[in-house]
Amino acid sequence: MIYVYFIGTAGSGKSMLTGSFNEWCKRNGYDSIAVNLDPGAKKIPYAPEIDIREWISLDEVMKEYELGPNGAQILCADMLALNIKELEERLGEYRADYVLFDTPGQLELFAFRSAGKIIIDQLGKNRSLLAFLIDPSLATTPANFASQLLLSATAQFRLEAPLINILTKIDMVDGEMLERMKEWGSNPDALYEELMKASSLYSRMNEGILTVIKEMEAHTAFIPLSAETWEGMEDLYASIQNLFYGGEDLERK
Ligand SMILES: Nc1nc2c(ncn2[C@@H]2O[C@H](COP(=O)(O)OP(=O)(O)O)[C@@H](O)[C@H]2O)c(=O)[nH]1
Ligand SMILES: [Mg+2]
Repeated sequence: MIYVYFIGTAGSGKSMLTGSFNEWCKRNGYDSIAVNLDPGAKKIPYAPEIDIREWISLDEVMKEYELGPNGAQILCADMLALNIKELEERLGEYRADYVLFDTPGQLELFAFRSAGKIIIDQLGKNRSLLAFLIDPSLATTPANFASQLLLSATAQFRLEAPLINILTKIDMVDGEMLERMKEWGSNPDALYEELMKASSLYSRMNEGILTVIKEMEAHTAFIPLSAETWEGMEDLYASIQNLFYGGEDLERK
């Protein structure tokens, strides 16, 4: 089993990509399942095989602990790890080759509180991959783009698992902008140059940022894709294969 955790800021497209990549895998004959780890999800744009809401309900937590929606979201996220046994049992029933995890809306609920790390460690870090989703609307300038990469690096630093960066919703980005984003994502030196042009005031900071970005090797696995048109889905699959099997297809093993 390979575990892929889709993480990213609220609205970056985690739920939609979990659903569409699951569908893409099935259509291509790969054995995958989708797991919803967002107890606070009201509506999910796909039918997950396993759903944390079987065990944790935001509405019940709000009632029981007399909390508003924000407080209840945090408590629910902290409660995620309490159901690991049940989760493992259900995963064992499927024994799927690819388990795709949709994580809670707000990045910090999964990446920076304790439960996310506990789940990843417990299920097996050596079989896990973090897929960090970059919302193009938050990455339109070199500084914004670099900030997303830093957020991604922070999540990887915190969760200590291999990571790939995914630029989502490329069907919504105009051609010229998309080309620039692809360049920033795959060539850190080009990003650095543009950062320096835009704000040489912070040149030492820019250098530090570039070092972090290069160190995390963000550019080696940067995948632009659309969950709407499915452009880039093969690249995502290839990049997962590459990470775990050095490019050799699991099906042929
Ligand atoms: N056009 C387009 N819209 C997308 C894509 N991915 C997500 N969205 C939309 O972006 C919004 C947020 O997506 P969602 O998956 O709920 O984000 P999450 O909060 O990270 O789970 C929804 O309205 C989606 O329909 C995409 O690839 N293309
Ligand atoms: Mg979601």
